[in-house]
Amino acid sequence: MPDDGVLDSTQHPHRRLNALTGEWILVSPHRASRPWLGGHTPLSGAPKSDPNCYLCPGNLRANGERNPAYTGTFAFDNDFPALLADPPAHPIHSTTLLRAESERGICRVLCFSPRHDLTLGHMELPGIRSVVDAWCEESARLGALNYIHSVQIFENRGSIMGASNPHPHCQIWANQTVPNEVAKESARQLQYREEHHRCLLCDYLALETSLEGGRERLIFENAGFAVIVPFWAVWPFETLIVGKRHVGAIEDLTAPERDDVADVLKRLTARYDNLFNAPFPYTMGFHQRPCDGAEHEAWHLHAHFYPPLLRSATVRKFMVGYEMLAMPQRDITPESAAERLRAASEVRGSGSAGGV
Ligand code: H2U
Ligand code: ZN
Repeated sequence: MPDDGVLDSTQHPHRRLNALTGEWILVSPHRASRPWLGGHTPLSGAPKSDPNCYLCPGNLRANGERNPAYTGTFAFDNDFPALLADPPAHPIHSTTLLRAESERGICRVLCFSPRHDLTLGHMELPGIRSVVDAWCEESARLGALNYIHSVQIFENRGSIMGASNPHPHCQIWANQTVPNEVAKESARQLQYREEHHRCLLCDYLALETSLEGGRERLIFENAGFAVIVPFWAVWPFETLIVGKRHVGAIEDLTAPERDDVADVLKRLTARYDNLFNAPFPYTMGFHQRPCDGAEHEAWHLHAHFYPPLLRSATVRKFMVGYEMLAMPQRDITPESAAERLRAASEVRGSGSAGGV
C-alpha cells in the first residue's frame, strides 16, 4: 500500500457519512483480498407451481383460507401479522427504564405473479408495472387510515435474506408510529431543507448524475429514475433508486414514472443476477414520507436495495462483530461496486462472472 501521506479512498481505510441517516460507516478497501474459509450460500431452483406453496393460486394458506385462482397480483392480510389493528387499548405500565407502548398496524402480503418460479426481474414489464400499481394502491389505501402514519413496502428475496418462500412476493407493513429508519431519514431531510432551502436527494441526485461529478457511482438511469451505489453504501452492492421528480409518496408517481420504476427494477435485477451468474438475494424497499397528515415537503421517495453477496454467488458479507458492536464497515469501495454493476449486462443469461 503506497503511503505518500494522501488519503486514497481506493486503498486506505476511511469513514463516510450517510447523508440520509446521519450515521457514519467505515470503508476498508484493502480487506477485500483477505482469504475466506467461511460459509457458502446454497442456491435454489423452483417449479412453475408448487402444491405445497401457500402463495400459489388455489392453494391453502396456514389459516385454512384458500387463495383465489388469481392471474395477476394478489394481496392479502398476513396470517401471522407482526402488528394488529386493534391491540388491547389500555396503556402498558411504563417506568423511566421499562417503557412500552401499544402499537397498531396492518401487515399485508403481496404476490407479484401466479408463477411460483419467477422473480420480479424475470417478469415481463407489464407484469412488473402491475406490481408497482399494487404498491401504489396498497400505500394509498393503508395511508388513508387515520391510525396509520407510515407504510413500509419491502421484499426479501432469497432464503439467505429470510424469504420464507421462492414464490415472488413482498410484504407491506403499515404502522401507527414512524419506524426508526424512516424517522432518521425524515429528520435528516428536514434538517437539510431548513439549512439549504433545497431537497437533500434532489441535490444528491444532481451531484451523482452530473458530468462534473464524474458519474462514478451512477449505474444507469431512465427518464424518471437513476440507480446509484450511494457514497455511503454499507452492503457491498447496495444501490439507491432516486426519482428525478420531487415526490413524497409512491402513489404520487405518474403513469410514465410507474413504467420507469418497472424498467429500473427489471434492468437492475438483471445486472444483479448477471454479476455472479446466480439469483442475487436482497432486501429491497421503498422509503416514503410518513402519512400522518403533515405535508413532509422535505421527503423524497426512493428505494434501497441491500444485497448481502460480497465475493461470489456463495460468499456473503456478514454484518457481525464490529458492525454489531461499533459501526457498519465495508470492504470494497462503493465506486468499485458501481463499476462492476455498470459492466454487468442487462440481458438475462449473459453474466459477467467472477468474484471480488
Ligand atoms: P417472507 O417470505 O418475506 O417471510 O413473507 C411471507 C409472509 O407470508 C410471512 O410474513 C406470511 C408469513 O407470515 N404467511 C401467511 O400470511 N400465510 C401463510 O399461509 C404462510 C405465510
Ligand atoms: Zn407458489
